[in-house]
Amino acid sequence: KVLQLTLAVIKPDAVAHPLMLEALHQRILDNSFVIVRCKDLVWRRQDSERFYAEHSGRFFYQRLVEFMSSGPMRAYVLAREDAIRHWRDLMGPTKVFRARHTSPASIRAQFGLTDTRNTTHGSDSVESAEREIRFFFPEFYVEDWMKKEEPLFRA
Ligand code: DAT
Ligand code: MG
Repeated sequence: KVLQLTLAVIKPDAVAHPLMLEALHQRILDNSFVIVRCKDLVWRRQDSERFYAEHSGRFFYQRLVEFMSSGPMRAYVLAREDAIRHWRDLMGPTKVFRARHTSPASIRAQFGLTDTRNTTHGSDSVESAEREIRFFFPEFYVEDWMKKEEPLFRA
């Protein structure tokens, strides 16, 4: 099976609650992801604007940008087979109300507060995973990792 990398983020609403942060971290480990990198960070407003540029103009954009730069978050590079889809499935739908109805066991159903304060982020394609990993971990080189570190997981 081919290992895939994805970017996962625990957003400020969830990091603010130590038990929620712990539960989400545990959820990652319980679902066969390997934590390749992990860091805590705080965004400036312009980081938020840049990361979510595709949503500029949407009615929730200001709210989103403010929220994402409101306090510490935790970012992960996660590896497993089909990591992008598995992490998206685990998070559940963007909108909390829908998540509670269609995927009651998902992270957003269980921990999400509103459609904006929805606890986690996950890349949605191979292209966005590459871009987003670079955005959060500019010092992380996928090719180096594939050569030097990925073989260690197979050993
Ligand atoms: P996702 O985070 O599931 O990839 P997205 O890329 O469509 O969803 O939107 C990015 C974030 O913007 C989302 O996590 C929360 C916020 N958002 C999206 N749609 C929203 C809405 N209808 N109302 C409020 N916030 C929203
Ligand atoms: Mg998205």
